[in-house]
Amino acid sequence: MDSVTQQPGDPALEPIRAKVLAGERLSPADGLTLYRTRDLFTLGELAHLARRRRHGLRAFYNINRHINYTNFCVLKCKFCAFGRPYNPRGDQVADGYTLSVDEIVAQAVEAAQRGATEVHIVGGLHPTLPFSYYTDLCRAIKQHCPSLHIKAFTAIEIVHFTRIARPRLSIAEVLTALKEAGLDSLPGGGAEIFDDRVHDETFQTKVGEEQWFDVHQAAHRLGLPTNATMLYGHVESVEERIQHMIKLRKQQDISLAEHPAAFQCFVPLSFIPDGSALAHLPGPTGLDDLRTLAVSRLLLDNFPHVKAFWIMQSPQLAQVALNWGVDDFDGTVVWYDITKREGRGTTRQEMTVPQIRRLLREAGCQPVERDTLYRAVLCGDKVIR
Ligand code: V47
Repeated sequence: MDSVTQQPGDPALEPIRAKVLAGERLSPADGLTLYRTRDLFTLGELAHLARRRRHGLRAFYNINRHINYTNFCVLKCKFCAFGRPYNPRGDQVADGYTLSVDEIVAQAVEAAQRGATEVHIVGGLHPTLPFSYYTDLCRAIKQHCPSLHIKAFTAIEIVHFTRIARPRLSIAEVLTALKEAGLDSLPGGGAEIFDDRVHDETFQTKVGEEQWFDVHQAAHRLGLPTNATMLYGHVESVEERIQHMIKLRKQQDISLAEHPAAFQCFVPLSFIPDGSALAHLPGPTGLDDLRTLAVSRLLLDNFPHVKAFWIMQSPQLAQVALNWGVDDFDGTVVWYDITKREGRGTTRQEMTVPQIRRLLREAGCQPVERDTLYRAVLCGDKVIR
């Protein structure tokens, strides 16, 4: 007999299996055991069980377009290869850009004409754009494409807007103004790792966890659903990842109990070192990606959805992850400037609907086009394969 067939299951997973079967909440120590086990099959089995309990074998995707309105940024996060410094005298780096409101609207209109239900808009922290730019762009998109869902601005951008608005505004006031202008929900970016050590080492100039949670809590109070991310595979430890998830789980308990909106989706983002100040790091392996997605499905029992963002995990890994706890694939994306694993280093990074549906079906799942609120989009006479 070869050693592979002799490999026993990990007995340390048995109490965790019992908890998962009973629908009991897992502890941080359970999370560590799941991360450390060599028994990847049982980890996958348990995560798939938790995923099937919520969603059966449905796998969600959407037709969307990501729009990155500027790459100028006042921050210097070490993991980021996207931001460009801004020189107020005008002699900018050659590849710095800022889209006008008209250019953003043109992209949104094109997306809507191609069947998109969502625009996902984020950018760097631009030092001179006024707050009115952001409200204007929401209003203009809604005017031209009233049915397009605007998912925009990370918590970091929202805190930036509180500082640039004149007169200065609170987080709740900024969110209210954006909501009135057409904002429908917030993406999960900017969370990175909720830990002071990791914050000081990699994104010290950025606001930390307290304000990230302030923004999301304020959004939930106002009835705006949000997502939450975790940027993993750089300088953080597995324990720090688990703490990150536990902090989100606590906030989600509060939001579900007390607020009209809550987190919809957890989005673990696989660190892509290329071009960043941490380019010497190797980045996560495929198994680390798979483990992280599976553990998050099991620990975050109060998050409806776990997303593998194919742009960062790769379409191949995201496909495999559909049997390791993941139920959401994100969407067609089209353009993406923040990281460039796909698209051979260009910003054009698109998957077509037939490509996505083929990957989901091949993973044994039933592809479901969703809108941003995870309602199934009725395909009508759209041609899909
Ligand atoms: O906040 C930056 C991350 C985030 C790198 O809510 C990097 O549905 C990997 O938040 N390698 C922005 N990641 C993207 C984001 C997102 C993406 C898709 C869906 C959703 C959602 C949210 O990208 C940033 C940062 O954490 N990031 N640089 C990098 N080198």
